[in-house]
Amino acid sequence: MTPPAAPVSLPPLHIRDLRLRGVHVPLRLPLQTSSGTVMLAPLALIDLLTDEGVTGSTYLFCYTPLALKPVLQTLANLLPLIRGDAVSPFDLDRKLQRQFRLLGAKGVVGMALAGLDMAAWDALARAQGVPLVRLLGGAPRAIPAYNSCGLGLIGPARAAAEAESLAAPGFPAIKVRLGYADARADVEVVRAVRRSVGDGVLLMSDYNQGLSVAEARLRLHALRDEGLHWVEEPTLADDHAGHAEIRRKTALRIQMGENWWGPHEMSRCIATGASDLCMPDAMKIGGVTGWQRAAALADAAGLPMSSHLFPEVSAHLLAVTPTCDWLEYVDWAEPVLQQPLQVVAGQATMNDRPGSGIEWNEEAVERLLVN
Ligand code: SMN
Ligand code: MG
Repeated sequence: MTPPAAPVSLPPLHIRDLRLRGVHVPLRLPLQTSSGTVMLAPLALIDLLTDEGVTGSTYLFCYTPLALKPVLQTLANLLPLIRGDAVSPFDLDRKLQRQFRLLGAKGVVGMALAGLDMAAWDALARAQGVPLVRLLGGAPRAIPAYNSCGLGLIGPARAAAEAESLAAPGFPAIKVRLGYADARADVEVVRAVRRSVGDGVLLMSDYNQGLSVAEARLRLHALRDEGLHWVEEPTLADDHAGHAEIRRKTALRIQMGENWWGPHEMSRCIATGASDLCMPDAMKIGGVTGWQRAAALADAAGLPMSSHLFPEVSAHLLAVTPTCDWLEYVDWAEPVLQQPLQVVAGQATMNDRPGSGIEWNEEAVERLLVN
């Protein structure tokens, strides 16, 4: 009888260096929202190099080109604090949260910390030779995805045409941005989109914080019978009481979460009864470590949890989220990735490649490099 194979013990990884680059990725469909237009994706590319030769990679979406350099510089400034540390996301998070207690770990600092966390988890998964979802205790599986690549504030005719092209690859759901100057245009656009995609496609909507509480009550009343699956951030994201008031007066589902800076803010928001659903952003919520805590909060509160941007890592995270709902699919990082996330008939699928699915297309990175 052959003896059982000896268990493989992998050496712990240690942080050696960070390779930091900034790219401007043009958007196929620029996105006009009620709170500004995204013309291109300013991405901070992070490679976390270890003494043991394993590299962990991730990217941060910086929203505006103005934030790209500060994010990269903050990451560079962090390196001396963590060089030589074990690649242990829990301990790194504790150390860096403490380090930034006085300043506060939100904004540019929060983004940098989340980037380190995601790169660290990617390195751990690669060192084990498993996809991130397996390291987190799950298995690759299909996650329902909605197509969020376009449908900005472009008026009924263009929105109807764009909606058709977004649903065409077999997506069961798409998202339309609302908050036109004239309230009647919101209803007109929703009807035009519905006519174009038919009743079989779910329609999410997003006000991007554009309304006052009073205006939101009026507009949601006018939209009550239009079959919207959810209404995202009708008013300012940090106005939890305002969202709770809007929610009390509408039968439509209120959706929040993309602007929660960490699980503590999420917890405070849930406590006010502001939202029916939740959709943390992998970066703002604090990377893989923050997401896991957020998933526990959503589970305890019984809130269906979707993702915001970052579809590559979010697919792995949603696969181990007890109240997993929808993956937001955007193609913004695809040009710089070797193997973009596969979405087939509206289902995002992870494969068994080690890590979180982030490997750079170096030729494209070179071409789009700005920092
Ligand atoms: C959104 C997010 C990021 C940039 C522009 C628009 C939008 C969404 O709120 O939820 O997709
Ligand atoms: Mg949104």
